[in-house]
Order: sequence, then structure tokens, then C-alpha cells
Amino acid sequence: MNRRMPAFAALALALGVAVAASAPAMAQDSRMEKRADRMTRTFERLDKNGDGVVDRSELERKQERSFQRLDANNDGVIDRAEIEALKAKRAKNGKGKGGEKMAKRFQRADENRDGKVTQSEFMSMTPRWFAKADENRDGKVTKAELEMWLDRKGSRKKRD
Ligand SMILES: [Ca+2]
Ligand SMILES: [Ca+2]
Ligand SMILES: [Ca+2]
Repeated sequence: MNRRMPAFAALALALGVAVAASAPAMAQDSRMEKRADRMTRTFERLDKNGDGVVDRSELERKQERSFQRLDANNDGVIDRAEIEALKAKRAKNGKGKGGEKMAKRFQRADENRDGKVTQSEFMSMTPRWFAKADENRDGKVTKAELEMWLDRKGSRKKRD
């Protein structure tokens, strides 16, 4: 895993973010840095076989685990109470916004609007980063695709 770190350190530098220090005045850059960092770690965790590519099956394994974790009472659906619990947990961890976004995504995934998200509804919620980063739409995200996507996001933020 360490073998892959230099590339990502270089990526962080390319994004113009400070790797170690994050001054409060640079809130924007610091947010980007954290995001890029988080994405990198997520990517490495997902890439189980370490081939530098996250494919659908690797992503689905993670989604299955997430589903099982979220379905606290194990009845095969994520219901409102479980989504509220997720929101509360995120808010407690200072990720209130993330929780809100997740709740909205659940609402969209809940196609028949019964307030419950089944496993198949959940599995069809392709994470946005995955859909966006997969430039050539082959259902796989390579490390290069991830880096390009983070780079695009970074430069867009800078132009604002
Ligand atoms: Ca892989
Ligand atoms: Ca449940
Ligand atoms: Ca791809």
C-alpha cells in the first residue's frame, strides 16, 4: 500500500494543497485536500486486489457491506428510522452535510416511495464519485481516472 503513496502525494501537490498543514484561512484548499485524501484512501481500500483499478465487483462488495451495516434490524430494507440514525451519526461526527446528502440520495433511490430502500435499490445507487470518475464508462475506475477527476474538480474549484 505504501508503494502507492508517492503518486498520491504528487497528486496532492498538483492540486496545490498543503499536505501536512491546513491553515483555517485556506478553508477551500483544505477541504479539497481532505476530500482528495479521503478519496485516495477509499480507493485503496476498495481496490482489494491492489491492481490499481476499482471495478464494479469491488465496489459492489463494499456496497453490500454498507447495506448490511445500515440495515440495523436486518430486515432487508433500509427504512426511514435507519436513515435518520445514519444522519444522526454523521452529524455527531461533524459530517452533518454528508448525512443530509445521503438522506436525499436514499430518497431518490427509493423508487416506489415507500420510505424503504431495498438492497437492489441500494446497489443501483452508484456512488457519484465512481460514476463521474469513470471517464470511459467501462465500469472500472483506474487510479489515473481518479486522479484526473480529482484534478478536474480541483481546477474547477480554483477558477471559482
Ligand atoms: Ca482492483
Ligand atoms: Ca432495516
Ligand atoms: Ca473507467
